[in-house]
Amino acid sequence: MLTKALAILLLFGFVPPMNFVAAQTRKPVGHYECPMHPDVTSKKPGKCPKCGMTLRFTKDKPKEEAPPAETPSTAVRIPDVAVLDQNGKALNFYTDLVKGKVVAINFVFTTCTTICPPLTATFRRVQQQLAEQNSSAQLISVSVDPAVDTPERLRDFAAKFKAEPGWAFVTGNTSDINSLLQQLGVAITNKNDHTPMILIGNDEAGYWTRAYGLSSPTSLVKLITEAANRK
Ligand SMILES: [Cu+2]
Repeated sequence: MLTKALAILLLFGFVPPMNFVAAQTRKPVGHYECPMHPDVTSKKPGKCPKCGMTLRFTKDKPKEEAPPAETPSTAVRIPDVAVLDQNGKALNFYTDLVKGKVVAINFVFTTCTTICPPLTATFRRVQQQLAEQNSSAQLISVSVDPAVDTPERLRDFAAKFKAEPGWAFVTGNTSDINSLLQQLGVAITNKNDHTPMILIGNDEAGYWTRAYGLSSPTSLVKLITEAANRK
């Protein structure tokens, strides 16, 4: 009797309950996260309350890899990789397209049949509204499929959406574009899985923000104007 009681005590009394629970639930640990708003997380699948996008399953990072909390969310380092625009002109991404400017950047590929056409149509209307306000903000569409999207293809794509000057469509060699995408926080493992994220920034002010690319053109223009007014 005493031995049995001792065994029970040992099992339930002396074994820390947390370990017991952890051993019972050894399955992949993760959470659901909005691709647009990493601060929106949930234990269950669902939609982001901010932008309506379907939350994506993300594996939890081991605790020791938690990023330092001090990094400001607006810090974006824009790499100066070599790119080609839709006219085949060789440019350096940061120096020629971003430095000293207010820009909105989206990420597209010309053979996309899902979100890129509406994303690009939205950018077209953003460009029209910016022109009406005499804004000097520039638009950039970065191809997430640089192997297929030649400058010629981008030129046709730009023409189809009636892009005006001040809107650059860029491609380049795959490794340069991939490192650009990675540093802009839009690393894409499968091009068909890309997020409709837009980066809006004021380089001089060092101000960057993200927006949902399928928001109304008016609300995007508002964010661009806000960025432009940053000092
Ligand atoms: Cu697309």
